[in-house]
Amino acid sequence: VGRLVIVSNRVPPPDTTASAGGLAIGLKLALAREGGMWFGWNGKAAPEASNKPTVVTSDGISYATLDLSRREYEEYYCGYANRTLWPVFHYRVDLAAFDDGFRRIYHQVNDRFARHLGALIEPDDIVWVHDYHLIPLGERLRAHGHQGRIGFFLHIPFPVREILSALPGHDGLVRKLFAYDLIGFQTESHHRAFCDYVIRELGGSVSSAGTARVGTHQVRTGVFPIGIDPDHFARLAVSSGGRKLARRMKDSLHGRDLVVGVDRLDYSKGLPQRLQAFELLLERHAALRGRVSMLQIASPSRSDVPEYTEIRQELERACGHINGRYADFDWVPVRYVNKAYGREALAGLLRVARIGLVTPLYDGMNLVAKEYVAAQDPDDPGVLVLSKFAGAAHQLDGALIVNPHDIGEVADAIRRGFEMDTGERRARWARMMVSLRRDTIHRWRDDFLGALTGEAVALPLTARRPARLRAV
Ligand code: GDG
Repeated sequence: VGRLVIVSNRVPPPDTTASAGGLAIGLKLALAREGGMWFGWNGKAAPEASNKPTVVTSDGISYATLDLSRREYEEYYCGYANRTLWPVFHYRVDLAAFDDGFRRIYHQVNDRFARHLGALIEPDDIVWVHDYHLIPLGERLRAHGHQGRIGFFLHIPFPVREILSALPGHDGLVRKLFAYDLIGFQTESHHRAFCDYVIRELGGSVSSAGTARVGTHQVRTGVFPIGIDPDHFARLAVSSGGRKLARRMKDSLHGRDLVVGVDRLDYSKGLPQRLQAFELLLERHAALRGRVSMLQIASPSRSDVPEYTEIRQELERACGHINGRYADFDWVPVRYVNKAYGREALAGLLRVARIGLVTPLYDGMNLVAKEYVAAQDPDDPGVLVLSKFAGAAHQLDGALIVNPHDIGEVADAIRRGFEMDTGERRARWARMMVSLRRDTIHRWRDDFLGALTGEAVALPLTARRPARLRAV
């Protein structure tokens, strides 16, 4: 077996540590063990696209990156990936831009990436492609002659066919997935939506072992929920950096309880509804006024996409409104922070909070929910309030599961979290830790790559662990 080659839209520089998100760290871990290559965009938009990847080797990993041209940045990255596919896959057809030019450039960039990648890899390399930016990449790589194993993992939801079929050219896009050997989804419901699409829209079939067939094409499919390294994250929370931030946070609270939210600033994360729920909590329970604070960290994201500028403005207004209504000279209900923190700091802050509020309207998995649980003090853990529309809700059954659109229900869950006794909090936390320690980021990698490189067809999805596809 050759090298592992990971392909993702963005490749972080080799020295990134402190500020990288869970996924970037996970992919790096995936390469760390045996080395390999990470291929993708370097995050820069240049006047002209680069016609040769830059390759830098560090700690046994080769980072092969390309510039995007300004036009590709605007039409492939900001355009088709983030103004068309992202909203549609998150059930926001109302926000989607359908533009033939965006679509053309998206396919061109995938072809260009495949051409450069094809020149760098060997036939026995194992190629693992990530996410919606690169759906056609496998098919393009085949067109450029690569015959080795190629797998694809979708980090975001696969929407039900009634939604996906609103996307012009949807069938052509989904058919390209059949060039892969294996497609992985975060949850069974995303997997089911894919199977349903194959059967009803493409007239294909799906075997009980998860092999989808359309005409002469076939692809294996399975469910691989992404995880974190919970023990490592717990150590970050009590590292010197974590403790320092936790101390500053506690000092600033003067004994008040903290509710925390940490999200990329994205309309899929349900931030306006979350703020409304917190406002309703204060409206209904006067005793909580002056007693609780909410910290919302919203790290800037995709700021060249107009819908993201709008959500940012909407949140600023909403926070101003709540603070204007309830703040006192010595207490502000909502602390809204529009910047990114290092991982230790983030872990320390999560540990201080009595309630972790993770209420996306749709989310493939949501790693913050898992990180919040991992960061807690086992003797005195906080309570996770989690949207039923996050993939993580399929695994974290010790959370208070809510409908993020029902702000009354979210407000009640926050209050219930405050009132929950230590015994129940510990029991719920312990249950969630069992699942986090079982389905780690390492297991995610091993299961996916095991299934991709395994010779035989996978076990039926109804096997002992239904949410998992295994190579036999
Ligand atoms: C996509 C899918 C799926 C956030 N703010 C800061 C910061 N973060 C880190 C978090 C977490 C990561 O970024 C965000 O991961 P999520 O899973 O919550 O969300 P997406 O970015 O939307 O990720 C999602 C994921 O892919 C993986 O498959 O779970 O459903 O949408 O690790 O901690 N990290 C630092 N400072 C911040 O301010 N250091």
